[in-house]
Amino acid sequence: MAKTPSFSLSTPIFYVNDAPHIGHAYTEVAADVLARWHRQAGDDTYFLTGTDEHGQKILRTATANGVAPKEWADRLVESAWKPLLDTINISNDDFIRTTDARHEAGVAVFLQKLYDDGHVYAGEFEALYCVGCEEFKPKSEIVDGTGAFEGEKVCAIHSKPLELLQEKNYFFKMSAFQDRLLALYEERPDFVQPASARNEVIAFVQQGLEDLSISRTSFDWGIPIPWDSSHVTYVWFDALLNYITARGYGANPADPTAELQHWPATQIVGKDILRFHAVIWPAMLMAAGLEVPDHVFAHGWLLVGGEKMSKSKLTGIAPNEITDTFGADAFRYYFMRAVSFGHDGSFSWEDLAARYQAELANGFGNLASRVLAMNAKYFEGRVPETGVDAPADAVIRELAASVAARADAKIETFAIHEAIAAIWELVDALNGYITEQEPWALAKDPAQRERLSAVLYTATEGLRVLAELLAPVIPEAAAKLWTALGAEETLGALAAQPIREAGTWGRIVPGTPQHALAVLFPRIETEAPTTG
Ligand code: ME8
Repeated sequence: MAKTPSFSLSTPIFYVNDAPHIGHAYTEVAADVLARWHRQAGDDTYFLTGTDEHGQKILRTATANGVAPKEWADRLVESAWKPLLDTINISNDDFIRTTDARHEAGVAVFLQKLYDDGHVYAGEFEALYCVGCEEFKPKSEIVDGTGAFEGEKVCAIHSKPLELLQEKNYFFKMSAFQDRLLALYEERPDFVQPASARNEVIAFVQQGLEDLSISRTSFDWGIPIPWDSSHVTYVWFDALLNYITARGYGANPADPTAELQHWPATQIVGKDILRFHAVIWPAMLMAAGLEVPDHVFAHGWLLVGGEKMSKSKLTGIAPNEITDTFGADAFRYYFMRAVSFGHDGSFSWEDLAARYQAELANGFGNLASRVLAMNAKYFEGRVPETGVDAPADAVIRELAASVAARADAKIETFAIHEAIAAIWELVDALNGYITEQEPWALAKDPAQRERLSAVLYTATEGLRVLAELLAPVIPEAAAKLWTALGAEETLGALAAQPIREAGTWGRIVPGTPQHALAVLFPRIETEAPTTG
């Protein structure tokens, strides 16, 4: 028997120095749509997310708030990061915190292995560090400060002064992996995506790789280096390992990979942290003799007022500011549809409100309520019989098969926005079909009863296809529609429908009783704030 295809996925783990904003939620939603799609396709799916809790950035925030770093992290995880997953309806299978015992133990096992195998050495180090990035900055990202920071060297990303760090550190011999990394990018052109990210990574590695400082002695909020407890592990080295410690690496120290599952995985990250994931991380894995990720996909930035949205620049928008008014489904739909995945995209309240009204409320929601209302009125609330066919019906059937196949192909290549655009062709076509077929006119003529039946069967079956294809994107609305269609009783749970067969026509069963459908996307009465 053929092995069940598998799909393992990770988001970055987010810093707990502050609460999440819509940039973090964007990454989570994209990963969630991919995970739900694959799960519904029957693939053996595993989806991991979590929080990054060590390092100077968290330590300083906690200290500024007068609490111990672990207490700060606990507070933020419980009050903000885990609740985010409910706010936007994320279906993760696990949530890792870098303060989990399983993670700390796995990191120690990994470090010891690299040390024992000769990939780590002690050295003196002096360089400019950005606490915002938690990174020693390469020359290309160091600029002269202006204003209050005139005369100082600042980080090109955070515009804040860099700190000169001088200490004895342990180093990972990353430079030794330069050629193997370049060979990897060459042999697997889809390892780093999209193409712009791949080109950037290749150019960076071609310039020459330096060894990486992987320990700190100036503070102690981190995982101790197993052979020298006067050092803690560099926060990025610690954080990247979450992808395997959550999956069981190091659970058995005598045989670190004995319990490793769902690895390798696909990694969705923002382009700001591409280099960590496409250069440092695979080099670490190569050193430990482990497989590199399946893919590293770097998405773009959400821009607000033309700038990368950030809390520090006061452009951060909390996800619930949107979901409180528009709901989780609309949040998910909007960001997945309006932003090309892999490119930057601008957020505006006006655009969100316009798409909500035109696409979700008028386009999809209205279609569903009209069809169900006509079935109630003309067919006693049951799925109509297939009736007498006409050429216009075949057009819809063929389109359903075509959009289902195209959407699946687009998801395979991470083109989430194009997958949704393809599905929406069916929404638009069904609306057009109903307008042209005028079922309300057919209903007036008893001789047209069979034709009326065919038109409403086609529309109802079209909705069945849409509920299945849209379940990964707008799970709540799709589930309500599924129930209202009466599909649950004959076809089973929506989540159990094989999404790759969604376009196979004729699955909804004539005669099945349907149920009342609450308005899927109600008119929004409140005035949304305008984007400044
Ligand atoms: O970098 N647009 O965590 P972080 C789109 N802990 N995505 C955005 C965004 C924006 N404006 N702002 C943030 C870290 N993101 C490390 C990661 S992984 C081993 C460690 C998203 O809390 C995007 O995914 O700073 C980005 O890469 C991530 O949040 C950075 O989150």
